[in-house]
Amino acid sequence: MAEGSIPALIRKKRDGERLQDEEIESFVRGVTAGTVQEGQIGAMLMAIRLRGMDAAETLALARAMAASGRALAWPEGWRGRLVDKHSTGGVGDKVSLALAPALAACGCKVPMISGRGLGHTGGTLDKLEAIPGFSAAQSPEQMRRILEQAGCCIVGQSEELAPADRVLYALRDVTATVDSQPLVTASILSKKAAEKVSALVVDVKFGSAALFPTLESARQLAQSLVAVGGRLGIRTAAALSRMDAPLGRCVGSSLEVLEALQCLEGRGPADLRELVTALGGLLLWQCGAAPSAARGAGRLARALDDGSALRAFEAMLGAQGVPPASARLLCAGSAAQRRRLLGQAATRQDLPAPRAGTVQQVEALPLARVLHELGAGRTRVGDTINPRVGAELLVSVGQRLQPGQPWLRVHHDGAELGAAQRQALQAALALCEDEPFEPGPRVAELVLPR
Ligand code: IUR
Repeated sequence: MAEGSIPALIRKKRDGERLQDEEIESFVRGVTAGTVQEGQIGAMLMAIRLRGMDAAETLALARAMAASGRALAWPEGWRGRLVDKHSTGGVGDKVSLALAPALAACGCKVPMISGRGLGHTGGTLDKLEAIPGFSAAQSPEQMRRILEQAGCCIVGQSEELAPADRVLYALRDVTATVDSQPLVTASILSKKAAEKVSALVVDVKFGSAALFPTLESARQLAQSLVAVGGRLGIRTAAALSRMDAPLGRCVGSSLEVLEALQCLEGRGPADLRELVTALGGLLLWQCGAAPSAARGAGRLARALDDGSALRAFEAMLGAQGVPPASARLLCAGSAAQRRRLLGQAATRQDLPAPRAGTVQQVEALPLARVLHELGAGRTRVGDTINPRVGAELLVSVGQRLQPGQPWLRVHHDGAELGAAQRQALQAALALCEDEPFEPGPRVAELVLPR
């Protein structure tokens, strides 16, 4: 398509018309080839953000983005068993670290490709890179070898996989167009389509620390992902999960690895295990390995409890560059040995409860913002993350606190937390006068294909 016609396409979407498949394809080709100017891409993204896209347009966008690069290819014998999980992003979300090996232990092949976002705290790869020797950079040939050995891998996105998404995602980030349902749908699914998986589960977060704050907006995104995923030939299901408080008790790369290890030993926080088994159960059911999502969740739980998931994790680490002795120590060692291997921050500072009360909520977003300032996240692509920075929740929602009781332990490499940081952290703790109570479930709803 001639360059002059790009303004016509932008105008069409700006005025609320729908785009034809060929128009979407030509736009994405231009984005990939670098012939569409950044300003034009930004304008188109904003037009899509404001005017939306119907399911057919979103499907065409996802297909065109998937076709912008290379697709992966897998042995015929793995057909139907190739699965993946994606999350829209949450604070303390270490689900993938436990879920990928647990699924491998259930006979699946899990070629998990993870982005490296600009979140307040790191993504899945950043967490794994807290482990000395771990390598996220793996070619398609290496991925296949790792899947043969361990059943799962967690790697970075290569330049060749859906390159159009790389361009669009970076520009969405700087044009306030991240939270567009069709753009999120096409971004996630283009990569999964190029990955050639049979089944996909998406953890769509909602709440105060999620991209989509309301249950209704998260449900709409989930329905879009499930419908468009199905049209792409990927059996897709979604779980709507709460993201107000951090998931589990730990935030920050090294601490999250330790917590994921507990989950892989059949221990650890209940909400983390709930999410891992619910998402894995959906996948086992979707790929025909379990008769229902509930039975699938039971199978996942057994893999966590019987040590097979932990063995798959150790095999994955070994296959991705971690020296075997370190992988062994991490998976079979004591808490102290694990901490020594991962390293610890110079300072651990406890915050006291300002008064008596019952924990009503621990707001994840202010906590994540302070940890970001302390070095746990990145502001620009290429920034380095300090894996030792993090925080441990010492209390749970619903628990009664005494005045002065430590409720949060901050791990950092600086001297002292600043007054503003302390204040922001203390404000994250919401106390009420209720009787102690059990926290509610994380998963609010499942969204299944028709
Ligand atoms: N993850 C993606 O891969 N794409 C997106 O747009 C979002 C999360 I939001």
